[in-house]
Amino acid sequence: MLERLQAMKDQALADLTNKDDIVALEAWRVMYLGKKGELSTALRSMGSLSQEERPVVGQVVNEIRAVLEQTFETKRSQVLQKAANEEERRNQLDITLPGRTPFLGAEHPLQKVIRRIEDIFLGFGFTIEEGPHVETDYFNFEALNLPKDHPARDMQDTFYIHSELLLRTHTSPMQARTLLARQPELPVRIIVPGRVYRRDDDDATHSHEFTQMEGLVVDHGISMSDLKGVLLTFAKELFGEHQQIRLRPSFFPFTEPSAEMDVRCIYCGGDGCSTCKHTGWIEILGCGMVHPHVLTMGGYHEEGITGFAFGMGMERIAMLLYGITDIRQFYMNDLRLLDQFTQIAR
Ligand code: 2NL
Repeated sequence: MLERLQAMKDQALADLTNKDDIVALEAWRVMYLGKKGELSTALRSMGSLSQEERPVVGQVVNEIRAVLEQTFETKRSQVLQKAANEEERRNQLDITLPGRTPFLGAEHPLQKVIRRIEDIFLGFGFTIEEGPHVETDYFNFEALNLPKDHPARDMQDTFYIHSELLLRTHTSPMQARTLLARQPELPVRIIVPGRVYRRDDDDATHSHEFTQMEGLVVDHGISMSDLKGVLLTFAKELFGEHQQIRLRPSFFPFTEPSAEMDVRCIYCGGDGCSTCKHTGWIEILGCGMVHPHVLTMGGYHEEGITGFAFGMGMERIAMLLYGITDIRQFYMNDLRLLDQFTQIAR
């Protein structure tokens, strides 16, 4: 009996040495010191012992219990202390660690170009006007000298909400609105940037939503040479001081005469390349002298009041400046494109 108790004690102590978490320790305690554990079982079996043996075995059992309990408590406080230390180490702030680099956003290439062009015209004394994307038929077409039977009013080309309401197909309606709001005040010098909508099938160079910037100047005695001077200065500020321009005759219902403006190819300098289709020139905007009928509808009736206007596509200019070859890239939010416009590298 005494030998069995000794063996059990040795076994228990050996078992305890590799218990290193609180759950394993508790299982050990139940197994050896619990009510149904080994020691309790040994005590209960003492009934079968003789009178002489009982106190001896009883004393040994109590000694073993004391040793096991004490060893258990020591082990338990070691394990608890170790867990507490680890917890503390996890919560410690290591001020020597390098900081986490913050995620840096980038200005969208389209927005970058809009801002650059806005800054140029703000420098010329223009102000920025913005207006509704849902427009009336009157301001989108009628007030711009596009009569009811004009092909641009075709259902095929315009997103109509109903017969009198539509998504603006250009930013010109806001210019017409500004004329009416300001008349008879002069001069008028405004640019209107914004999203416009056309029923187009999307491809590399067409999008049903794109971004336009139009400009309008109205004053006494404004002439074609004012148009040319402002647009040449604009081209030099955007593309470089040696930039040349040329104007080619064109047609718009809201201007007369009308022209298209080309810049010397910014890739080949005019020598001819695939971008300029070997012409040495790249078209960047449409322009002209404001049609007298548009001025009259805008509330400017006086003889001698004239104006010029222009309009350009922001995506087209951004594609030229940044070498983007597909207009759909502007709307896909692909970080591989957008990351290239971050000011500071990640
Ligand atoms: C283009 C051509 C143009 C205008 C827009 C305009 C506005 C008023 C009166 C007269 Cl209120 N004209 N805007 C004039 C000429 C051309 O845009 O190719 N845009 C992308």
